[in-house]
Amino acid sequence: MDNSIKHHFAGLLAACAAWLALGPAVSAQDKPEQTSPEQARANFGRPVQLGPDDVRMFPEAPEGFDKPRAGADPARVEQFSYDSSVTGTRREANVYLPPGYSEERKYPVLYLLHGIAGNQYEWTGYVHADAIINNLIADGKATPMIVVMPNGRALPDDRPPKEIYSPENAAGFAKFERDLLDCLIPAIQAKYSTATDREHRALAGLSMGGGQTINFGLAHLDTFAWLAGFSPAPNTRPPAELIPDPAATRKDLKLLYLSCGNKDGLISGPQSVHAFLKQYDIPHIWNVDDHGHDRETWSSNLYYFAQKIFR
Ligand code: FER
Repeated sequence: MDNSIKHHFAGLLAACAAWLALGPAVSAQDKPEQTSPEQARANFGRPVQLGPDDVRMFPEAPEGFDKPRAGADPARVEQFSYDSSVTGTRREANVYLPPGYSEERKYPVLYLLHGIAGNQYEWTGYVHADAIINNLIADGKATPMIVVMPNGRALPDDRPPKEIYSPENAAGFAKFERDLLDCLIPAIQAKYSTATDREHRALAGLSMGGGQTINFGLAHLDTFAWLAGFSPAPNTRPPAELIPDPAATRKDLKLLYLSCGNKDGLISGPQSVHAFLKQYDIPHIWNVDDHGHDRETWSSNLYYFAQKIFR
């Protein structure tokens, strides 16, 4: 057997083992009662087994990429609220507007989803997404875009609960699918000057938000052409369910960007998504960097993803 075939088999075996190791947590969204808070916490401690495909695709982002720059237009982020028929409440989101935002132009929109303990402030407050995008646009490395950072926990009380790994909290993240599609997107498009076709709409998220992105995005490629799951959590549905027709997915996707740190105990989930995409020849990026389940991997992967979309 030549080496590339051996590698291929080793990769598939690793993916199968990872898939089995993932256990019941994979279907946490459908059957939230099966994942106890103890199991969810234990999932972070699963051993990391790296295969030949689990390598870094990009260098570290350059110094200062996530810091506001002296003398430059500061990032403009405003609060936005909308009525939700899913929660029966008025809900909040944060909206980044590019420098010189004007009603004369139609902007593409990136929807950016937070993790299990976060809210609509996680991407700005913790990861500094506003500075990252603002610097990229100032440097001409990203297309001027609107970035919407909602609260992805579609519950009447959407504050991070004391027990973040509860089945109720996970269920709130699953319910956000209809809130996003039926309530948030139409409200954003009514208020801001946006291009409204699929090729001008992207969805990305970290951890729980990465799982939401893969679940909702692949099911609604008529709405989103660009997707990124950064360190997607075990709420990610099995890829065979998400991609029943690989040819259709292959045709519609402009980009599926998957990333994870090689020190993240949740890596077996995205490894199995990558293995499936590779097996069915669905083009994607699989970037495994040297970080953990932390802001370093999320900021640098947003930096690379934002440069590739709406082009
Ligand atoms: C789990 C482990 C982690 C899980 C979710 C997470 C639903 C989410 C982590 C995060 O968003 O940071 O088993 O199950």
